[in-house]
Amino acid sequence: MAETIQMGTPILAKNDRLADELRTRFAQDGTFVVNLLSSPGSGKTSTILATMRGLADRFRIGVIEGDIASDVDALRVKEAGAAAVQINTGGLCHLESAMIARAWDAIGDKGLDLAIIENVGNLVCTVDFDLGETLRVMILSVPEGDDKPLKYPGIFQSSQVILVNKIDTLPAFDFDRARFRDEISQLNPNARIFEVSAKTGEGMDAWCDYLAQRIQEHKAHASAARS
Ligand SMILES: Nc1nc2c(ncn2[C@@H]2O[C@H](COP(=O)(O)OP(=O)(O)OP(=O)(O)O)[C@@H](O)[C@H]2O)c(=O)[nH]1
Ligand SMILES: [Mg+2]
Ligand SMILES: [Zn+2]
Repeated sequence: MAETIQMGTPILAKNDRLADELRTRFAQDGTFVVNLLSSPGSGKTSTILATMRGLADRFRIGVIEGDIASDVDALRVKEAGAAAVQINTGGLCHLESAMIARAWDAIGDKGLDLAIIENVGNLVCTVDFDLGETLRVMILSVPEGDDKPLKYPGIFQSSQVILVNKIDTLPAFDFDRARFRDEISQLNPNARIFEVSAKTGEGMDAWCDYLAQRIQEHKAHASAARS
């Protein structure tokens, strides 16, 4: 057998160590952190804005935006009233915990109840990088097709919540909801699925209520651990 150098393992081990440190920091700051994954254009920023509309009266919300270049998404959420930091990865196709550590230093407002990390649009390598998040959420949008769990199983397996976005476009696409649910029930039977439209607001109440409940439970758990 030829000598083989496994590059991935030490990089991921270092990322995981830093992610654990981040988890401790987030817990100390009392912040529930969502790592939001999807392909480009499936509606991450639109969903963040809709989630802010649903939860801003109950929680203080911050957003960390990850993109290869530009700050357009951070500007969109900042205009909508959230504390926001933009990470430019300079070509890298995923976020790593070292980047989140720097963004968390920069975000300033440490009284956040909820921080949402918008990962780089990518269904593949984002999956391998733990960012210290409390909850991993992915978006699949209807135009991408119901077969994506078969082609990109890793992201569907590693996410606790799956948002099926652009549900308003169902009439234009042959997206088979039953087939999609069947694929997920085999890959990740514990995943919660919410059908939503960030455009029309359909389904957003159910998603926001679920997230609000998770944030409250997290707070109760954290204060019980402190006392
Ligand atoms: N019809 C419809 N369009 C949507 C919905 N959500 C987002 N869009 C549109 O989809 C496009 C991409 O939305 P974004 O929110 O920018 O997607 P994104 O995942 O943040 O994109 P990147 O950050 O570039 O990966 C925009 O034109 C949105 O208006 C939806 O629920 N229904
Ligand atoms: Mg975006
Ligand atoms: Zn990558």
